[in-house]
Amino acid sequence: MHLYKTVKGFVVEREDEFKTIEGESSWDDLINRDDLADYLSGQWDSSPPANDLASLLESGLLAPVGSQEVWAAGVTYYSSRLARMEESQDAGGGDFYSRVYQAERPEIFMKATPARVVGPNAPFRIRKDSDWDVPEPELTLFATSSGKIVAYTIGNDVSSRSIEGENPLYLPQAKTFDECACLGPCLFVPNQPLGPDTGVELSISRGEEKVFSGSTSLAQMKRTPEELVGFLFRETSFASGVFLMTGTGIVPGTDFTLSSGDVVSISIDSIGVLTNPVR
Ligand code: DO4
Ligand code: MG
Repeated sequence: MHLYKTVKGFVVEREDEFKTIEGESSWDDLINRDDLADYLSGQWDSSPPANDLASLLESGLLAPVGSQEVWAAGVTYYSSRLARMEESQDAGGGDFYSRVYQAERPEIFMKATPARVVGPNAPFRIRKDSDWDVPEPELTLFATSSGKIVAYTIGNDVSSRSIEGENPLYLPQAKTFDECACLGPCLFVPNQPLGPDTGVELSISRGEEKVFSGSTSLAQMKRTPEELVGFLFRETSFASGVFLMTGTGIVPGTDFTLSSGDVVSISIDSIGVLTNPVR
């Protein structure tokens, strides 16, 4: 099932049929359930059809986030390890990335509060004090307050490579600022976890021209979602659950930087497509 947060309420989709979830005033309460898939299935028969969904999907989708923090894992793909080593060579940072790729403890950082997240079709920012900026297309987990992964969405961990590459200690500035994270278009709530053959694609358009495209699959990820969530929940609690971006496996070449007006589309099998322009 796909669960959408819209300007007109909460909408669930199953096999191209859409229904409105009634009697739920809070997104946090709706999604923070260990039995979310069963709960939505149970609601299905008694829920009314969502009629004007076509227009909602055009303009009324919100990021599928309530009060949850958004965290992110890094250097979980070999391609990310290589790219970070390259960008931080002059700063002597390469070794850190190589070590964290091998280490038992993953890199996990706080990416965004809900107010810094943008939803489907909304513009995101790149920093004015950065001259090398990229989208990072990432499978994003939603784990409940008990640490159970019950849903997935698509995330864009927008990053400044010039700031991150200058000094690894600048990571929070490279990663966290206004409108620095995109999430959506929905929560995918499956009965079974996503498999390793799940594909991830990134495409970037500039006007009529496609200026970048790339793809990977979850099979290339070095860590498991459960492992990442296990580390995140060590000594840290999340009253309404938490979103966790799982790292990028697609990194545009060193000659590529985002520009204002570029349109970034990320697609992940079974979840959907998340499209956002650069402000
Ligand atoms: O270590 C820097 C950030 C890594 C990251 O965001 C990623 O690999 O996706
Ligand atoms: Mg990332």
